[in-house]
Amino acid sequence: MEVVPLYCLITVLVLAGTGKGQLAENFYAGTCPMVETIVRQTVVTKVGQTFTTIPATLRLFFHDCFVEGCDASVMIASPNGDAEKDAEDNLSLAGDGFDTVIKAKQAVESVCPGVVSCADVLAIAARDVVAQAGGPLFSVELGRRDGLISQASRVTGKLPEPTFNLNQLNTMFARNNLTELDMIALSGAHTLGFSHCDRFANRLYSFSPASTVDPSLNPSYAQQLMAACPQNVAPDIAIDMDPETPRAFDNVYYQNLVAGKGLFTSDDVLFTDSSSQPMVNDFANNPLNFNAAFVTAMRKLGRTGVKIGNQGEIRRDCSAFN
Ligand code: HEM
Ligand SMILES: *[C@@H]1O[C@H](CO)[C@@H](O)[C@H](O)[C@H]1NC(C)=O
Ligand SMILES: CC(=O)N[C@H]1CO[C@H](CO)[C@@H](O)[C@@H]1O
Repeated sequence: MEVVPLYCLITVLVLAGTGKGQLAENFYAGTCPMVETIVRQTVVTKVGQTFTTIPATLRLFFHDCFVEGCDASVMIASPNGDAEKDAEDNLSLAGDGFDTVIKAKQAVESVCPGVVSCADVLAIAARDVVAQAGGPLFSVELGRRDGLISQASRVTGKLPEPTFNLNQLNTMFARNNLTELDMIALSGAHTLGFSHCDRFANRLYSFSPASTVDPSLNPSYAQQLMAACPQNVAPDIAIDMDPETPRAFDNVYYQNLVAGKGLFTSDDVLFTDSSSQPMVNDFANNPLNFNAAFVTAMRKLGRTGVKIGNQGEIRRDCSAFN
């Protein structure tokens, strides 16, 4: 008969969801072992209905983590329109990301009520949408608790702007314990999804000092952008951020940067700044290096400002505090 050493049992018990300690991949092993299967099913169904689920969920995770930490604070709905999701910077968070998390959490609640946080559901869903788009597979750490604060006013200054230069990007990511390499790898998320015209119109029509086209834009790409986004275009018009393979999670984003087809200044600068250019070239040429760096950075992003143990709560409904 086999004897399991006591310290192994203790380790398992501590990691498996006594609500203590730190994040762990098997956090729900004892309390909700099906959680990842359930979330994936919801994600796959939702992606089948609308592709936007993929970029919307990935971006939602990023915005959640950078404001208050990865604690589902972005999910809270406020009758007064003053919750985190109502902030100016969140204006363009697509509804399909919220919907995915709400639905996945409902499915999880029906099997293991009151156990799994919305923050963890969002982290799992963000991992799953990357896989659904052909990106790398990876395991997520779990055990986050849901936050108790969600305020539009607290978003100010916490999310990067598309006009940022390398220093501004590095400073903001460093505040979240992410390195320049992490920042460059995470920016690869812009291989998916859409941007509204107003987020880069300055590069087409009013680039300072001469009020002209940003000279670092590839001229034919600039023409393409101007055709899709004429001046005073309707505010709801959005275009693919990766003009080559908009539905694939791949390293073409970096090849675009090399070709002068980075949509935002914050994308473009990763190649034009000589300090980050070598990493962009590496990711453009070596998809496996990009995948590995992206996985490392996503796992680190998922640790940002997390609440654990008895902090926060396990929300029943992701859009409302208990
Ligand atoms: C590096 C600094 C970053 C800046 C300045 C930035 C800025 C933006 C902007 C302005 C948009 C367009 C929003 C719109 O008009 O609808 C956007 C979209 C998006 N961003 Fe970022 N972002 C950054 C980093 C990230 C990171 C780290 C991720 C995730 C890991 C991410 C994921 C996305 C996705 C997936 C979309 C498409 C959303 C959709 O189609 O619904 N971004 N980003
Ligand atoms: C960054 O790391 C330090 C040291 O581990 C930690 O105390 C701090 O909370 C982290 N910051 C964020 C935003 O996660
Ligand atoms: C998805 C979402 O809730 N977006 C909101 C972001 O903030 C603006 C106000 O600044 C709201 O109008 C949006 O509904």
